[in-house]
Amino acid sequence: MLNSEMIRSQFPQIGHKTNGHEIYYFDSAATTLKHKNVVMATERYYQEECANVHRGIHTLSEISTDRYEQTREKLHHFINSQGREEIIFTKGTTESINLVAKSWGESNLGPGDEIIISHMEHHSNIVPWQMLCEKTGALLKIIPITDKGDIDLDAYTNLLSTKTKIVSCVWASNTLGTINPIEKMISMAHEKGAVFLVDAAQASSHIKIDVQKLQCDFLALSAHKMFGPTGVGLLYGKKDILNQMPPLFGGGDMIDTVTFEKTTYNVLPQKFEAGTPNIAGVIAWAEAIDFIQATGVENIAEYEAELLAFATEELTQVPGLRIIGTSKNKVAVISFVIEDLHPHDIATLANKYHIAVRTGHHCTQPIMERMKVPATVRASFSVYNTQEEIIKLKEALIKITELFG
Ligand code: C6P
Repeated sequence: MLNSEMIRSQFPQIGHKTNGHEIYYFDSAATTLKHKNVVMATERYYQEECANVHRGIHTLSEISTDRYEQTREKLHHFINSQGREEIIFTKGTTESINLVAKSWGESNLGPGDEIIISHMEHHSNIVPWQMLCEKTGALLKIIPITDKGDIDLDAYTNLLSTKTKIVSCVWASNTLGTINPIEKMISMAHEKGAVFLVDAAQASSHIKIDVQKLQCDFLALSAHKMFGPTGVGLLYGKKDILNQMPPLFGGGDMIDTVTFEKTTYNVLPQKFEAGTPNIAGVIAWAEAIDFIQATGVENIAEYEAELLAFATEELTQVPGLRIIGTSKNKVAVISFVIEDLHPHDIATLANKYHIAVRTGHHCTQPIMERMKVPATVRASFSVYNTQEEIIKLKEALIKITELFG
């Protein structure tokens, strides 16, 4: 069992008063709160150890470079990649997916080739593939989802063929909460000779990631959804595939030699890391990984599963409330609508009760169209939330329904 008070004390924003009020934070799927050591490491870099990485032999540059590369080493173990060179730092999940679509996609796809994604993808796992289709003449195929919000595996089987070149699918949906049977989906794609990209943005702090067990070819995630800083993420790729891909950005750090006649490129991972990166972000990310590992992903998942069960039970007592996304296998995300109330009104009023929930389409417009709702309110929970907070959410929602008669 997790010691909730001990966990909460490690997140400085909890207990902090904004405009004189403590805020109940249920928007962790958008971004998690930051661990105190993440904040301290960011401050330490800017206050005491600021220097560029991979460029100087002076002490400060050596310290920054060491710390920067330590995060890569930690991520290599965190996701169990075969080597540290398979860990590419990016700005986040969005950039990682775009990198694959452009670099791998443009050199491997042509007219008539097929890309498969699911109906529950975040826009960042839809639009890059549409752009790639426009450029190459490839076709985008969509795996349907059920009314509960599960992948239709039979339809997926039928969509897969030798024309399929890549499948890109979310592991845990940010809107429905559904955890997809990703390992099975990967092996099905491999049987047809397709490569597989996992969008692990919402999985990273809830589900143990082992890329060698999954056998995925690419995996993308963002530090800010796992208690770390914004503006930094990773792309994992199998070394052989990454080695064959052309760099996406040209500039400093990604080169071996430059002359006006010819430039040769650096080895992995630097080949994909042109320019000065988010050094503070990468360094501070290590602290978030340490927190997750010290707490144990399994313990976090167990605690959140209890929160999800409790919240599902409590929120369904709110008159007229309907949950969108009722898969048996979910991360702690509850999207809902309330009869006769617009989601924006609910979230605006909830804000008056100092409750932070997200409203809108959550960058998943096709899910809204599939579930026949204009938008949803989304409450997402993390390891620092408590059952007492969930009761506050329920009470606020009941008051809101009463206000509207
Ligand atoms: N979802 C949410 O409120 P970035 O913005 O690059 O860090 O992550 C993009 C992304 C990709 N896939 C999934 C499944 C996601 O949930 C997100 C980000 C946030 O749901 C912001 S829209």
